[in-house]
Amino acid sequence: MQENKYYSVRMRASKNQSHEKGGQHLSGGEQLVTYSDIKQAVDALLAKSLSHSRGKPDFMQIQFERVDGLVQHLNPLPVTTNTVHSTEQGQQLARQLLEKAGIPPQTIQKAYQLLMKYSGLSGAMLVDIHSGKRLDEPNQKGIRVSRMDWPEENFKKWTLFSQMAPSARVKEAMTLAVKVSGHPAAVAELCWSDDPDYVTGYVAGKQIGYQRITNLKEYGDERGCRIFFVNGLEDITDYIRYLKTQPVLVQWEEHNDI
Ligand code: WAQ
Ligand code: MG
Repeated sequence: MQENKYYSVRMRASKNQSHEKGGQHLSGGEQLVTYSDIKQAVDALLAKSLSHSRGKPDFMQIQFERVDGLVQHLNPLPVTTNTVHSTEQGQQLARQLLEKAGIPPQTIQKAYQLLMKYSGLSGAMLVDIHSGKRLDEPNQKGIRVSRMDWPEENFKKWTLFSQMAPSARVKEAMTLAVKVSGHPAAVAELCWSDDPDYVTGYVAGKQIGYQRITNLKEYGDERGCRIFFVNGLEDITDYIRYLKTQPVLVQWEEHNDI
């Protein structure tokens, strides 16, 4: 049955040549769709990269491939929006939430140092909660999570229920956070966009849910952040394999949320 097969559709765009040739990452995107939705996915990713606030790409790649293996269906994380009135207040809250999620303060401190050292990544850094060390390849661009999506209709229902605006950005961010937190090695995630015009970010984790924070950086700043805090005692190779290859679809059911 054709419609039960899923295709991973991915896009990456950069300027001053490709990522491999040292170009600057501008945007990326990943979808997981059935055959009949491939065209729509490619069109959406193309539109995303051509009208991106980080600039015009001079390199772009869009590809799709069939994905084998069972799709894992996961619930969205409970969402909370924390309104803050300055970046400082937002950053302070982010640190508090990370501590609440079980990250020792020294590790949080070290993670922020790593962030200064490795900027301009196109993926996420994996940081061990015990040592505060970076566990993915330090000279690479970070781990890029793919093969996940949230079917539009189900997402729309969730936005109505949760009183959230139905934005593609929220959908993508929640989808990623759900997949990232859905493995035993995951403890928490810290994220804000590298798009200069988007200052809301989040801290997410299995216990604390998806905690949006309305200001985590100054408007105009192009430095983004994505850190996955992991329990280094778990199998990290398996976690990275899961992030890159396990197909995951978010699926909200009203009765789970009441
Ligand atoms: N896998 C790993 N890292 C990624 C991925 C991915 N698929 N996509 C993005 N990143 C990393 C990469 O380093 C980017 O520079 C950084 O995250 C930011 O990505 O609730 O828009 O897509 O209002 O710019 C969060 C709040 C928005 C949403 C995050 O991130 C809300 C956002 P962006
Ligand atoms: Mg971005």
